[in-house]
Amino acid sequence: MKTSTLFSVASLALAANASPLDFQLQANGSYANAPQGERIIPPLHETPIIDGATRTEILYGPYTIPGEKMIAKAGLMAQVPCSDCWVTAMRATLKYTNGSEALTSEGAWLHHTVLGNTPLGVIWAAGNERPTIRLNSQHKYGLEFTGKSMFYTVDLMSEAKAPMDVSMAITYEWIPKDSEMGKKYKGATMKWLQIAYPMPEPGKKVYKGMIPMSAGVNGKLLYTIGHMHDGGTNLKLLINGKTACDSVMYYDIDGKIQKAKQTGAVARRSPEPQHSHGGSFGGVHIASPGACTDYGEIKTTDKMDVEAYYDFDQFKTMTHEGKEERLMGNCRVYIGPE
Ligand SMILES: [Cu+2]
Repeated sequence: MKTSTLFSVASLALAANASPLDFQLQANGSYANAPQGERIIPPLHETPIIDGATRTEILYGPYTIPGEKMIAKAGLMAQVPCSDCWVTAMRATLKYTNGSEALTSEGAWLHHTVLGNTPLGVIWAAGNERPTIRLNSQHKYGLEFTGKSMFYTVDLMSEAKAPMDVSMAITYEWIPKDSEMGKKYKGATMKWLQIAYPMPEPGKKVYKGMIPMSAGVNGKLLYTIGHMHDGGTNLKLLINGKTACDSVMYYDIDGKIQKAKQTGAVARRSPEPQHSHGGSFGGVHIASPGACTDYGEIKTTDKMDVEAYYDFDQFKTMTHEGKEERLMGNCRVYIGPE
């Protein structure tokens, strides 16, 4: 497989002077100036629309989060952005009822969300990194939406003392299937790999994946980020035992840029101006995972696995009401079938 060669050449060429904070989506849709695994993809509203798509924001909620608590909610017949369309990009965040964004610095946490639709099943998940996913930066792929309702679960948390009312706001970019452009598109698939939600163990740095998974299709590797909890430094997607994507976690540390060692963590300022001083949820927090985009190809029988790297000397685990949080090491691999 050529992936790893292409991957390292590209990384070397880019690593010399690239800072992920300078990284911007280029007008042609390429992520030109950050190494794989270190790309912080800006929110959709800061980037150009690709291929004449439509952007639609849908609010799910509102929900009242009691002060310093977590709530879990679900929507079973939730609104979709479009019917018979390709969703090519998405971003989730939180908004107050007045429409402004509810920031982590204000205590608002989008701890987890998982989205699914018919016919695809689970299509996406996100945490407080509030990531942007784009599947058509280089190739014409999107997630198929039929117009049937979708479902979601959401965990919301507040670090503020007073209750707050927030909605989960998801911005979708979509293209009708029967449009001239839509006819050029194909449906992407997603594989979800994870570690087993373990308790943190002092000194233990590598947490292995649960079950290796076959790709099931021949296709392009379109997009992957790691989802980790505080303490995480990086998450590796392995294909046939070799690192195909090393998604690095970025921490928000009062604007200080600091490169960590060994496990490859890069602790840098959040792209969003939110300053965590360590509140009721513990120490500093992950602000963004680095993405791999258009990073090679995969074959049907290739085996994927994950390894999650944690370093509690560098970053503390998160606490909920005084209890240490379990660890996550999720990665969703979006594949564009041939
Ligand atoms: Cu999580």
